[in-house]
Amino acid sequence: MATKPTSADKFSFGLWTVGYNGADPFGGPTRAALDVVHVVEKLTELGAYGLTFHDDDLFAFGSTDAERQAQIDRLTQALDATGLTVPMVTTNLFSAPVFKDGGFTSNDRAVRRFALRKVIRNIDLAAELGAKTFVMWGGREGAEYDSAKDIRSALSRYREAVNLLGDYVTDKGYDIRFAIEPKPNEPRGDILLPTVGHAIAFINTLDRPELVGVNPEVGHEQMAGLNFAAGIAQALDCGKLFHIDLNGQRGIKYDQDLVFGHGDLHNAFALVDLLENGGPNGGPAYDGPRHFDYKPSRTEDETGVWDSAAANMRTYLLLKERAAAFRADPEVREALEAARVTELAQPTLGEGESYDDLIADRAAYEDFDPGAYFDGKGFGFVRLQQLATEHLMGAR
Ligand code: ASC
Ligand code: MN
Ligand code: MN
Ligand code: MN
Repeated sequence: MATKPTSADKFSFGLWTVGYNGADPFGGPTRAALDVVHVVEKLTELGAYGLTFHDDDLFAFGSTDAERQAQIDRLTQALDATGLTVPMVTTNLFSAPVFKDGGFTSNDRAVRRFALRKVIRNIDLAAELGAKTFVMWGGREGAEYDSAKDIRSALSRYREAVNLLGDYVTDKGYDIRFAIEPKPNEPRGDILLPTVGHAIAFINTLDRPELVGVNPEVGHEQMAGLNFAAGIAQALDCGKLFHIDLNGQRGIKYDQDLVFGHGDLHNAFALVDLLENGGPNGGPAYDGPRHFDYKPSRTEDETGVWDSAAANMRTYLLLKERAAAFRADPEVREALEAARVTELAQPTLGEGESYDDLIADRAAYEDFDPGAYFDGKGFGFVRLQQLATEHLMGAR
């Protein structure tokens, strides 16, 4: 299988990812800023199909209308020249001082109204560029102090904002869906909608839930100690995986935004298998962009930036190849059967069976021997995981 990315692979990158200049809370930039036209050209050359951005990545916060338009025109020309697309756009409601207590959920009502206007303006731009997904990462929507934020009011204001934006795209006839991106903390001490599960529960309270899904990020779930592939499986189960942010994270610590696979490689393998093949028992896979939201480490020069961008795509394609080999291996198939992984796809009740039938079934209870499970047959999950490990290592 080819490990040279093509546009059919649907790899996309945030302008803020390769454009990251190395600044962190303890030190300033270690690299020069990259111009958007250069980024479009380089990503095209590397085999990506899409570029995404926050409004403020393309034109600085506070730009005049003319400055904003000049940057949009430069981007559009570069897209026309290269064929790169803009599948997703998002809004920066976290960097400017005005958003220090959040955007949609700031305690300050004037800030909330300003945030909505900033987003509406950016939705118009997203529609103009043909983006189909509009991501909302509420990085500043949260608090450090329990006394400082009425969480129930904040959730009401979040809901009010997303409902209004849903009305807006519907009335405008835009072909755009929203994707909420959960994160447990950083930059706030605690962020609202901290995990995929919280976000999906919130989405079900909206006026137009069908317009809103999630944009889970590998590292964000792993910062909370959660299993990312399992969270993605649940998002797929309820039809809410509208977009995905791929990267790497090593355990519960600050948001590392490492290259995809440069963290929990086993879970990355399971994730790619799930996205590409729908998991061991099949089911709808994911056909949206494979979007990388990573940061080239501040130790790297510009060569390192492009090497790391290429590494994200190459690792994804290698894992895709490894997952296919795993699925095709007869020993793996036999181990999946032995571990009853396939049996889980079988409904627990028979066709048309009622609870009365179940209660009447003596084999299910009276004649069933739970004691036989002590020292009885094991599931063989460890053998299966070792087979996965060996495929992952290219040893099979
Ligand atoms: C996003 C997004 C994030 C943040 C972060 C900004 O739009 O998906 O995770 O912004 O990358 O630095
Ligand atoms: Mn991150
Ligand atoms: Mn992200
Ligand atoms: Mn991020």
